[in-house]
Amino acid sequence: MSKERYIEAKQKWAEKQKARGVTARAEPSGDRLPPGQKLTTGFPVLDLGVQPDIPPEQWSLKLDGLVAQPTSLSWGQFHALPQVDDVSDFHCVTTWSKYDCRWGGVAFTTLYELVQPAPEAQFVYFTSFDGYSTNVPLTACLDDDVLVATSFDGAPVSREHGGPARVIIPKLYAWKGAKFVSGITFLAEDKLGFWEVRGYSNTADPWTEDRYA
Ligand SMILES: Nc1nc2c(c(=O)[nH]1)N[C@H]1C(S)=C(S)[C@@H](COP(=O)(O)O)O[C@H]1N2
Ligand SMILES: [Mo]
Repeated sequence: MSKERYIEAKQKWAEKQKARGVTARAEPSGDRLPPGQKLTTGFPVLDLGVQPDIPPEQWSLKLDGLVAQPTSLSWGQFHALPQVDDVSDFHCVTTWSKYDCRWGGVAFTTLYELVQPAPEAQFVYFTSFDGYSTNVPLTACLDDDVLVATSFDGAPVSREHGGPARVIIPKLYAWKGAKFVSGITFLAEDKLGFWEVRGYSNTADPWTEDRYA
């Protein structure tokens, strides 16, 4: 299927789900599996039909917007920052969840401190090498489990899962985590990302099944 047709199909699916009333509907659920989710032990791949091939030596991460110190980090500079490991659960809006994903990389808070955003910067806009984008309120990014990850289960993040570096925001549906991440922009006003303009929820809370806007 072509990239355009694939995106169109996914967008139609979001519209249909919305018409069926599958929007925010808080329900009691277990402690760990959010409502409407099924546990998987595999690791499905979701992308736009493109998996860009970025050799680490050509990779860079641009940090800009309302910040005192805009910068672009090379692979070496990124790895010179403090590295952390975090184990978290992964919830995809298409109803699969995966437990105990061990991600390694740089905490979002480390990048935040590095560039020193202005107080007006309350929103974050992520861009990717495949043309993807997504947006998240700054407060959600400052949780200590939010990472720009370069390793999964002790090995480099594979190309299909968004290597060389991808964003992980465990408390939100996984589309809020940009694979193949290329840029992080700090903004005063919210700006909708790729799926957010196509009917996906802006807030994306798995615990209230906040799937479609
Ligand atoms: N750059 C980019 N990031 C992306 C996507 C994408 O298509 N491109 N898909 C999102 C969606 S919808 C999900 S569920 C997760 C899937 O990550 P996975 O392929 O490692 O399971 O990545 C998110 N990040
Ligand atoms: Mo997804």
